[in-house]
Amino acid sequence: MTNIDPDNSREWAAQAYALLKRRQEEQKQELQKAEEQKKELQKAEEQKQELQKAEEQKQELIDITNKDKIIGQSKTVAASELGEFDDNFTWSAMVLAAQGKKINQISIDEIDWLTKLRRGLEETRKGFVTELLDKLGDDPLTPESLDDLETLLIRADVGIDSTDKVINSLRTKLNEEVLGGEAGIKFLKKELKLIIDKPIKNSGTDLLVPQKGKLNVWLLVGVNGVGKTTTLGKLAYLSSKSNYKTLIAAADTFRAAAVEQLKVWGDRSNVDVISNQSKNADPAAVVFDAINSAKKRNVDLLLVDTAGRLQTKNNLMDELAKIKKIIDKKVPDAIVESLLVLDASQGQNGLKQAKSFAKSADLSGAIITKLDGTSRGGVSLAVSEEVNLPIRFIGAGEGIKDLRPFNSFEFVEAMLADK
Ligand SMILES: Nc1nc2c(ncn2[C@@H]2O[C@H](COP(=O)(O)OP(=O)(O)O)[C@@H](O)[C@H]2O)c(=O)[nH]1
Ligand SMILES: [Mg+2]
Repeated sequence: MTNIDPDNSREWAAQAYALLKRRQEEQKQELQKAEEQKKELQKAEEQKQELQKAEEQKQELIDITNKDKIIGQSKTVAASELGEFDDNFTWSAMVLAAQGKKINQISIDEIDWLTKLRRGLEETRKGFVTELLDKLGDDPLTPESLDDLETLLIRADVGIDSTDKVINSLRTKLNEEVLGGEAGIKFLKKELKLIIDKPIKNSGTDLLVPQKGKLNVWLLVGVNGVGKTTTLGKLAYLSSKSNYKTLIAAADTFRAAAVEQLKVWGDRSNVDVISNQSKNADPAAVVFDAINSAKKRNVDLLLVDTAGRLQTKNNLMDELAKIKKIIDKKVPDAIVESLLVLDASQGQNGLKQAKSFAKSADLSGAIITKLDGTSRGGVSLAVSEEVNLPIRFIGAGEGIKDLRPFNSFEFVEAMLADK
C-alpha cells in the first residue's frame, strides 16, 4: 500500500513507538513535577496566610496567578495515552511514513486518529477489499472481476458516476497490461483519490484554514441530527488551539437545547457563544449580533450553527439566504464558507441531501461525520464526483479531538486497507 517495504516499515514503526513511549514518560514526569509545584505553592500560600495576613497582598497576587496557571494547565483537554504496539499502530505509522513524515514528527493524536479512521471504515472495507481480494486470489484481474468490483463499489455507496469512471479506467488499463490483485487495488486507490481530489483542486485551496487579518465566517448547514453542532464544537477547539480568535453564533434558534449544547462545547475550548435565549428568536438577528461582537473583538473565525429543520424546506433555504445577506451587508470583505455537514452512515441519503442543498444554498464544501461505527464512507466519493463539493473535514467520534482536516490519501488508504 505504501512505497516502503513491509519489513522496513515495521522496524520504522517500532522506532516511532519507542520514541512516543519515551516522550510520554517525559510528559508524565513533567506533569508530576507541575503537580508537586502546585502542592508546594498551595502549602506556601497557607503558611503565608498564617504568617503575614494583610501586609503582603502583592506577593499573594503573584502566587495566585501562578497557581491559576498550573491549575489552568490541568484543565485543558487530556493528553492522549499511547496504546499497544499492534497492527493499528504499524498501519498508522506506515501511512504517515508514506506521506514523508519523519519518526520524530508523529504524535499519539495522529496515530489515534488514523486508527479510528481505519476502524470506522471497517464496515465499508469488509464488503469491499476483503471480498474483492477473496474473489481475485492471486489471479490477474479479468473483465468478470470488474463486474464484481462494480457491484461492490455501488454497494459501498460510491455512486454510479464514480463507479463508472473507476471501472472504465480499470478496463482501459487491463487492455494495456495484466494486473494482479495487489496491483489492481493500488490502481483502484489511485483512481478513487483522483475523484476525491478533483473538487479540492478545483477550489484552489488544499486545506481550509481561516485567513488571518480578515473575518472568516463558516456556516454549518445540513439536516437535523447529522452532527452540525458537534462538528462546530470540535472546529472551535481546533481553531482556538491553533491560535485563531474564535467566536460561536448560536443561530439554531429552533431547538431549545441547541444553545445549551453549544455553550458546553464553547466552555471546553474557551470560546464564547453569542445567542439569544428568547423564544423564536430570529437566526439572522443572532448572526447580526455575533458579527458586531466579532468585529469588536477582532475575531478571526466566526462559526455559525444553523437549524436543520423548519416548517418547510423552502423556509430553511430562505433562512440561510437571509443569514448570508446579513453577512454580506455588514462585512462585505468577510470570507464566507458554507459547509454542508453529512452523516456518513446515511449513505445515499447523504448524496440526496448534498444535491438538494447544493441547488439553493451556495455551498463551498462538505464535512463528513460519523465515520466511526458502521459507516458507509463511500458516499464521500459520490459527493465529490456528483456534487463537486470539496470535502474539508471528517469526523469520527463524539470527542473534541475527533475531527480532522480531510486528507484524501489517508482516507483512501483507510477505506482500502488490506489487512
Ligand atoms: N459516533 C458519532 N456520533 C456523532 C458524530 N458527530 C455527531 N455525533 C452525534 O450525533 C448526534 C447529533 O449531533 P448534533 O451535533 O446535535 O447534530 P445537529 O442536529 O446536526 O446539530 C449527537 O448524539 C452527536 O453526539 C461522530 O462523528 N460520530
Ligand atoms: Mg444542532
